[in-house]
Amino acid sequence: MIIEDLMPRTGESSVKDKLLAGLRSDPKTIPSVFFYDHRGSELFEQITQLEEYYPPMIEIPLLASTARKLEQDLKNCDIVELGSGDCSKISVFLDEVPEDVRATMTYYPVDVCKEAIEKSACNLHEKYPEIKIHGITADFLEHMEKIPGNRKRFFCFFGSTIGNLSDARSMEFMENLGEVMNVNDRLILGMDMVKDISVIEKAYNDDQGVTAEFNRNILNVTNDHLGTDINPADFEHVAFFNREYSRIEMHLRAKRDLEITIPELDEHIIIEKGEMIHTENSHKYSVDDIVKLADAGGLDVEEIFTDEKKWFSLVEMV
Ligand code: AVJ
Repeated sequence: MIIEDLMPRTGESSVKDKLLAGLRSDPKTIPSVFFYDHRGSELFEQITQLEEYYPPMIEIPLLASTARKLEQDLKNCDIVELGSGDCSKISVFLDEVPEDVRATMTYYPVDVCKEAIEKSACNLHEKYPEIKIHGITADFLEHMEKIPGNRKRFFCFFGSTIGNLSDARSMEFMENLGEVMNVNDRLILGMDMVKDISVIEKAYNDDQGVTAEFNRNILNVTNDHLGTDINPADFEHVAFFNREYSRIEMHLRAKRDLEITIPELDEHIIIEKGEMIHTENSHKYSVDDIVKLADAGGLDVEEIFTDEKKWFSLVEMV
């Protein structure tokens, strides 16, 4: 097992700069990467168990059935999973692959979080000792070209995480990926599809308020980095479907006028009652959108694996 660190050391100052830039802009934003501190990851895990939050319920069986269909193509290939997290998705996939096929494969989990890579690579090694593992800590949005592989590669990007990128960024992502992909390589992209808007909105406004707590927790993360004392209870969770952009938007709406002091900078940020901080976009796709993304990367849509209701797709591009 190899673990390779390709992350440039950006340090705490660039993290602060990113948060400050968002809070100084109009409208205010906090980038969604900041959701995932320890508590945030725990809350997201809870979200995935919610009855209202349908994506994992559909994607997981779809991963299993798709693996069975691709079995013949998986021999002697490298699997590169972008944003591998805890490797639970690829486990579902690998479970369906016969052991003798797994023995010919190498798995490259790629994630920004070093701890996630180390821990999950070990778990995976225990579960499937026959598969070779080469973990990489990298921000694949910036360092795609550094991902090794001289055999046939399957790039996997599950969970509809691509939907968190802006339109411009997702096109750019596809362009970069298209450039690094060789003729024999393929991409499997998890995409949450457009559906009845009430179903989508419910998934981000659960009855137990877990998503609301997840959303507000980004303010705790902000406090940790900036030394501010924003009170999450001063904000209301807002999540709605924006039809024009075909995306769920999550915001935090101030319940009263607030003044946030940045201790190190002697700077005050004013937030007015009713003002919203934009924390996340989660794009929902149509087949047209899928084709557009493929085009951006110079790729062809080979197959769309989807469920009966067409709520979620694993899209194979070549
Ligand atoms: C992990 C980015 C796919 O957009 O649905 C869940 C994150 N945000 N509930 C999504 C999320 C609110 C999730 N992704």
